Amino acid sequence: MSINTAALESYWMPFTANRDFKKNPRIIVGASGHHYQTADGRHVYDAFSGLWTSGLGHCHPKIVEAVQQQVATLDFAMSFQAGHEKAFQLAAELSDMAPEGFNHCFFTNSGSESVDTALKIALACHRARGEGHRTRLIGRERGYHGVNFGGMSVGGMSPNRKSFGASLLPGVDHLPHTFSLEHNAFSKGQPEWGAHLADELERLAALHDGSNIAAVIVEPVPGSTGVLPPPVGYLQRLREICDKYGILLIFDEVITAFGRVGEPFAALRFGVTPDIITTAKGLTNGVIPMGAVLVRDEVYDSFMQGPGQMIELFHGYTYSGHPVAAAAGLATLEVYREEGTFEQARELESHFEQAIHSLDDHPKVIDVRNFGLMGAVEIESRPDAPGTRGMEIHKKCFWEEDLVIRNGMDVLQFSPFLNSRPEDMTMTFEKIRKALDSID
Ligand code: PXG
Ligand code: PLP
Repeated sequence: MSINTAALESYWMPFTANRDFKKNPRIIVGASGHHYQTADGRHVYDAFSGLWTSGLGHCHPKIVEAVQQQVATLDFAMSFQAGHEKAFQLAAELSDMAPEGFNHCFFTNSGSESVDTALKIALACHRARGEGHRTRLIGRERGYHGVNFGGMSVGGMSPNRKSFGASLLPGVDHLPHTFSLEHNAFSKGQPEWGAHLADELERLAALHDGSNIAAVIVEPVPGSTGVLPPPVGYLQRLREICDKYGILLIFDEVITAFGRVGEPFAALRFGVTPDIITTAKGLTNGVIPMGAVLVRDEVYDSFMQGPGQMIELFHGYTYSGHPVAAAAGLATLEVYREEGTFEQARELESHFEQAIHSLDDHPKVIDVRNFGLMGAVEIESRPDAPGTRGMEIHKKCFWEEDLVIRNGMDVLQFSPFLNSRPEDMTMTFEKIRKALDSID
């Protein structure tokens, strides 16, 4: 099957330079394991595991089978005032994996929906507790929390906000990001400098009075902005300040959950327990869209008051807990357990760190950052054309090196499979070096 010009035009692609893409489209027709198959018949190595989604590799037979069986058995079930077994089972399994005290789970269809759900739960939770004055939300510069109005408002990536300025949620503040070339360039893992930046939350609490702040939302390791590992002690400090003022702490773990940092959740890796955790992506290995919001018992219990026949939270999606997605989720969690995926990911970290930092000496590279199996290589921008080097490398890798990577402007991003072969990690960065050498 080939895509004709009209069809190319019809599809308005997400986060894509549509006109540039459609001149020479990069079309994927199949996937298996660690490779995509392209329309021109090549097998290209996927160094981004989908879009941070597919840590187990593509078309894992167990997940494929579970989805096939489910779709032929129960294709859809009414999700409001009715339920089906697999959604309950998946919620229970997620609670078992989560930090202590997270025994409740709300299903969504994406990371963006998980974030907006979490923000709404935070606001409604305070109201249910008689603290309806807690309305302010705090995000962070360079944060990415999806593209819906709530997530966009607490997010801190300016291109995603620029066109929507006047319509962003009111009452939102942002903590400073923790990126600093001056202090942290070429750090391996968590940088030493920057924990004090969490104290900005004290400043905001002083300004607004802490009793008016509903929630702080951060990615434990910001991903989309180009992987910014948290400075040592930073997340602990945020937790302390939130506790001091009764502010709910939300960890957006859409990328970091399910093994990306060698544990089921980054909260466990860092030993910092938030009140709400958002997930998506790795929950189903990217196979069927699904997200989940996990909440601590105290949050859930705040809602379970009043007349028992009343709906406690006026929120939900047609497809919350969709049976096919739930089946994919259950199969994915089973594979993680059976194959020891999170332990394997943890063991691969040192090889990944070594492989990505092999680029530290490259003259075009100004920073290399890594944590868990998340990595970024920041290249110096052309003074007159920021972003062009990154995009050229992306295209060169795709067409000439049989390698799929992701770039956000001039930051190359890497999300290796949780079950990568070490030699493929080495190969990835050898190819990146070659691509870097070949551009001006
Ligand atoms: N929160 C975080 C922390 C994310 O990383 C979302 C929310 C939104 O999820 P959905 O499923 O609505 O896209 C994300 C998504 C990239 C990249 O290249 C990152 C994401 C999505 C696509 C590309 O880094 N993150
Ligand atoms: N718009 C309309 C007109 C609807 O009827 C619905 C759901 O019933 C939605 C939006 C929300 O869709 P979803 O539940 O899939 O998010």
